[in-house]
Amino acid sequence: MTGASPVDDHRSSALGAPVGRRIVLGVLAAGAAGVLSGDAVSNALARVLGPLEARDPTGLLALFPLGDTFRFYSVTGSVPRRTAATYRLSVSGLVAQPAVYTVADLKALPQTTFVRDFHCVTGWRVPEVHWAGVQLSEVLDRAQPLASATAIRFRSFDGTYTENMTLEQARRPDVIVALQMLGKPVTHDHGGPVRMYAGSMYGYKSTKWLSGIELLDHAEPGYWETRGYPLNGIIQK
Ligand SMILES: Nc1nc2c(c(=O)[nH]1)N[C@H]1C(S)=C(S)[C@@H](COP(=O)(O)O)O[C@H]1N2
Ligand SMILES: [Mo]
Repeated sequence: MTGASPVDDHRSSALGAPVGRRIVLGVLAAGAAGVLSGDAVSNALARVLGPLEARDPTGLLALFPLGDTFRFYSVTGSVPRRTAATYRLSVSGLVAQPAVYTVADLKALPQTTFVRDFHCVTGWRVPEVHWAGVQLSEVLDRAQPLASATAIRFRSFDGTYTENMTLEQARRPDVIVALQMLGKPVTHDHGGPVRMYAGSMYGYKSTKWLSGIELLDHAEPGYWETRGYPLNGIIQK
């Protein structure tokens, strides 16, 4: 890859060194020009956009060692706690049957479990994570999307994070409303009591502290997409 000077000092990135605007624009321009493809894209994104994620107001990122381990990400300084008793998930927008689910409601739906690697676009990865929850397609079938619905916006009860998927991507069998992660109920720090998990997509598609699923007739770029991440988060292998 050429055309952009990579930021490769991950240590200073993790400590919050700012990313040069010039470099971000350079890589985005290179991507837009089709110079990059496949792994080159994710490597470039990892180098340039990684430091953006590292602007984590909690500062927790710098405390975690590199390796096969999760980092806890939040774009907000603190997130209200919701318990299984107080949690609600709304399904709204272009659907015939809007609904509000409790944790008990979600547990009463058919459960899916699988083991998948977790990939953050910045380069870290956790192998063989155990997941359990309800396939999003199951929830969508109940909501009965209108013919005009083409996309989904996910909302978080952190009040800030949003994400998107096409309706078609959302129906992939490995896209779940996750109740369990790492073999136990999703912890608060990992986005519990309920988060998204999209097995074939980069981590930023897996909205933590999930509060809303809205059906739209157009793609609405999410939090990271308005800051340079690709709208389509599917991992190209
Ligand atoms: N609400 C919310 N969801 C989020 C994020 C976030 O900052 N806030 N970060 C995303 C990114 S970039 C990744 S890699 C994963 C990280 O999940 P973890 O914090 O459980 O490791 O959550 C995704 N979902
Ligand atoms: Mo990420």
